[in-house]
Amino acid sequence: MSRSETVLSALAEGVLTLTLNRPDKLNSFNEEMHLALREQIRRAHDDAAVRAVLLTGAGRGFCAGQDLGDRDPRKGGPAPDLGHTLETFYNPTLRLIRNLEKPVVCAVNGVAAGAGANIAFACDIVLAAKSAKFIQAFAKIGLIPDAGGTWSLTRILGEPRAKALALTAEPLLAEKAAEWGLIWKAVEDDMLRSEAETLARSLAAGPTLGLGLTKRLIQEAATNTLDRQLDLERDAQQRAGRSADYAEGVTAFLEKRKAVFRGE
Ligand code: T3D
Repeated sequence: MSRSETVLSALAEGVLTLTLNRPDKLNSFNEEMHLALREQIRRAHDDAAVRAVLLTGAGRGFCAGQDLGDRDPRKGGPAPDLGHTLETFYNPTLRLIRNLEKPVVCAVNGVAAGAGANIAFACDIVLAAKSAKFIQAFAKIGLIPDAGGTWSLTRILGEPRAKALALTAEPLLAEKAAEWGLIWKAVEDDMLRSEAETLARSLAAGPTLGLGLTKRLIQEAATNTLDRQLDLERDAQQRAGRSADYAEGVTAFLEKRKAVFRGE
């Protein structure tokens, strides 16, 4: 499989749909898939035609984290430097998703394990099929939750639930994940794709600058004081208020019609 085949991409109606595509390995990450995903998220940064991203998986799984076939100790040689692989492969992707000032919708179509679960949690709005589950599989192989897992689980769930999930590697079903606020919602399996596409299309038709600034401010809120956040809101609103989309939104309201945002 060539690099580009490991992540399928399609751009339509402003939505860049990215499909992790190593279904026989439950879309676990090898180096090719890392590089392909990173390339596509960079494209989302650079291409003004992309106004939202939809991330999903091919086949019955979303993503099973690291391809453990590439870490087989039976092949001999020195232990791998996993700090290096995180820094080289996982961390840049996590940062790109979080720093992308466009909405990223994640449609978790099946099991999300290890870094696969935590990449989903880094996305902005996560929908999951009711049959999907999230597994902090790391404890089963002697690792710690990476790809931002210790950060996102703790922030979203608090220590008690974060620790229990991480220390036991117990699967968390999609409906429970939604109940706990870890994802936006769990939907019927056969509705996942259409719901996620409808959501992504509506975000792509939204005021892209305002949505991007909103994403950034919410992400920064957790580490800011209220005073600092009020300053950031002032500055961001100043920018948003100068956008063509703001003028269009207010005009459309006054003319009692639907706004047509151009992402400008
Ligand atoms: O290494 C670094 O760079 C550090 C970074 C680490 C990040 C990480 O993500 S570490 C965590 C790695 N992931 C795991 O430990 C999860 C391993 N997989 C599983 O525990 C199970 O497969 C699942 C719970 C996810 C699903 O179970 P199930 O019963 O639905 O499916 P299965 O039969 O186990 O898997 C189906 C196939 O996918 C199977 O291949 P086969 O036997 O049909 O040829 C299985 O080997 C393959 N597969 C699943 N996960 C992985 C995988 N192959 C390679 N790597 C995987 N992670």
